[in-house]
Amino acid sequence: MLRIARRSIEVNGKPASVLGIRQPDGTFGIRTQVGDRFRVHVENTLEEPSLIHWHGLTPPWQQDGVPGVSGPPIPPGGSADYDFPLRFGGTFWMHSHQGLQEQLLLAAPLIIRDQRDLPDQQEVIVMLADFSFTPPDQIFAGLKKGGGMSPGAMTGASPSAPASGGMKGMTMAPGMTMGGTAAKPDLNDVKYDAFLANDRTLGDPEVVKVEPGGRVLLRIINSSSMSAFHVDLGPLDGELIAVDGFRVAPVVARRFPIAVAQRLDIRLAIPRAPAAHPVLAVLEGESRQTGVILQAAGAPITRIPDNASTASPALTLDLERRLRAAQPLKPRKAERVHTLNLTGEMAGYVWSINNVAWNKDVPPLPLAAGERVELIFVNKTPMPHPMHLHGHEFQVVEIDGKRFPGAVRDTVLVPPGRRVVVAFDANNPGLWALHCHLLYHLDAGMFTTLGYV
Ligand SMILES: [Cu+2]
Repeated sequence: MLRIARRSIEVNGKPASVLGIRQPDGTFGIRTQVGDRFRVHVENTLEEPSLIHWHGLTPPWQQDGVPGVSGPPIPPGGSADYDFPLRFGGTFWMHSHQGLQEQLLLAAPLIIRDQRDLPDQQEVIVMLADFSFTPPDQIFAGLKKGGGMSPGAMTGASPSAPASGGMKGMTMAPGMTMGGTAAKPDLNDVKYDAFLANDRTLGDPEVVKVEPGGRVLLRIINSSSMSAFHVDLGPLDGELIAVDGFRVAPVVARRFPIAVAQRLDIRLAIPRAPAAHPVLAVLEGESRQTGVILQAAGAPITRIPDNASTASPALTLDLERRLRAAQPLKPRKAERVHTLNLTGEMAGYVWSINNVAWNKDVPPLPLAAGERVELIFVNKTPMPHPMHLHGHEFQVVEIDGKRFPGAVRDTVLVPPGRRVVVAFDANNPGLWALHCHLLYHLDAGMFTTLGYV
């Protein structure tokens, strides 16, 4: 049983009224086992409709939790039931797909254990979020008025631009030219009051006791509405073993990028000496940061500043290009290819796909059961877009014209000017959402559907 309810947290010493989804015992979200059924009863105790999407899972389409696509929202005081098999384990999450509720932290972990969960390994969930004391509808209104956007944003394609092929094979570096205007990647157009890790800032961080010499599995979930981060492990080497729940050939590093809605599973070996090990997340393009502290053997905790010593760069595809799925799709020629130009217009904060902002009259992109499908994302705007497909896991198979057997995942970042191709098997008939996971881009129209014919 899960209950959608209002709750209070404290941010920067001030009370904040937000939303949450909890079990009756207070546990946020769900931890379950692969092979079990996902059998959940959701109650909406809010005074407004709500609906929860099981991000990364592959339910029957009517249980996917997207209002207006998979079904109606749960009315105030109402409930809904879910029951489907869990096909795979990993780090997933759940969040409202209703209106702008996600910005009010209506999100929670959804962990499905499997054989990767070693018995001697401590699991630490780090859920990242961006927070504002400004109500989300006011944030959105400000973006539409242009108040929150940096100058030079949105020089994207005009409605008359060619629908596809125009940017084929091109590679653009930061500082590229788009639409005749030199444009740097345009990042962070909402100015947040705080960045949270498990609902807390670095002024009052979560401190997790860990065993000196022990092993930790970090399950990092970026539940932010608009913010991407660089996870910073300080001097510790992390072993990235899965992205978006799906195993990859391990990559060892101290910093890992995480776009909105993505997850990283990182194994850490905790040193034997008593020490505190901050696990930080630095906002892309800026120095603001959040995080949790792993405390070994009662080591003293020092205050970590809210700003890193240097500004971080924008996220790139450097890691994405290196990732290799542990279980790639079987090589196969695509029977169906859809090109999705990611487009937008400066005036009025309109975001679109193939120059069409989502509305109820947009026909679903067709596909048929049994097909291998490829989606070609071409970002014609100066902002990065983390693109998420519902109901299917996909494999990243091409970046800027170069084929490779990349990670299997459910959300892929498409930076400005870049072309990213993903492939998946059409194995879950229904009507499915496909959208940018930046909340205000999604709400402004960078959303479409795929429909089985
Ligand atoms: Cu977007």
